[in-house]
Amino acid sequence: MDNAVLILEKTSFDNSDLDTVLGDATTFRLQLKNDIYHSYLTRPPPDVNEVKATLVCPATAKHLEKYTQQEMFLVTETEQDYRDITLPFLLESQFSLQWVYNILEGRAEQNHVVFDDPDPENGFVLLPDLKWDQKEATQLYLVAICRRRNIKSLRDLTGNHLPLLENVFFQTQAEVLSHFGVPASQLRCYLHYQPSYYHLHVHITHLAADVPGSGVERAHLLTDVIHDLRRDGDVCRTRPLSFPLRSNDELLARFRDAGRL
Ligand code: G7M
Repeated sequence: MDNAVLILEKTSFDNSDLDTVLGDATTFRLQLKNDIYHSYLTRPPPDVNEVKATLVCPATAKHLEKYTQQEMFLVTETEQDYRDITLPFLLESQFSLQWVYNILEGRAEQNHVVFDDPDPENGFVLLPDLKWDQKEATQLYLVAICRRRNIKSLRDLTGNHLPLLENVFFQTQAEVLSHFGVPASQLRCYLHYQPSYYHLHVHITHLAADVPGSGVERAHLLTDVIHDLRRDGDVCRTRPLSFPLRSNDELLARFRDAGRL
């Protein structure tokens, strides 16, 4: 029998549904009343009370590990740690990039693509992230997947990649404004380090959305990366980078074995 990961999330309310959410079909059960403060458990009708379900099936052992709740540890990786520990590890063990290639080659999610720049060097595909239910612009979550296949992560970026990064940054801002009406000043555009998938991609979320993985221990604002690379084209390759790892992550074990934790 196959293993599977199932993620259940309550979706956000659509303001236009509020009349139904608070309508006659909704039951209210009083939980607490104290002076002017009341708390209820409510049961709105199912069509305004959906649960988003994300299924990974068949799930690999690495997927089960990724989605199991565990204690986290912060690791600081030097240039040498990357060369000696992280790079060899990720070359032998990383998630398949098949879903990325399916998007880039037009085999999956094509009806959701927001923008496609076909340039093989600096082009990218912009589309909704798997995590976004695509209902509310204030919860906007897009991912820009670069067409170039030889950039694994933020660690590989150099000054030579500035045209690519600037293209993603500025075109994404323009496309998000025209498709969703969200201005650049309300966007959080960032890269993960470590990412889950070692093919360069940029996360684009609404500033109002409280999304997992946008904390300082993992997210690097694209604008900051661009400014840093303009000053020093080797900064991403040479500077220490910190990131959190789960207690049963094999990479954490490798840092421990190397006496780096
Ligand atoms: O952590 P990392 O930077 O690698 O983030 C990868 C992002 O890709 C996450 O935000 C995922 O939700 C998103 N993602 C993962 N998969 C497997 C898919 C997919 O099949 N389609 C889309 N649109 N996004 C995905």
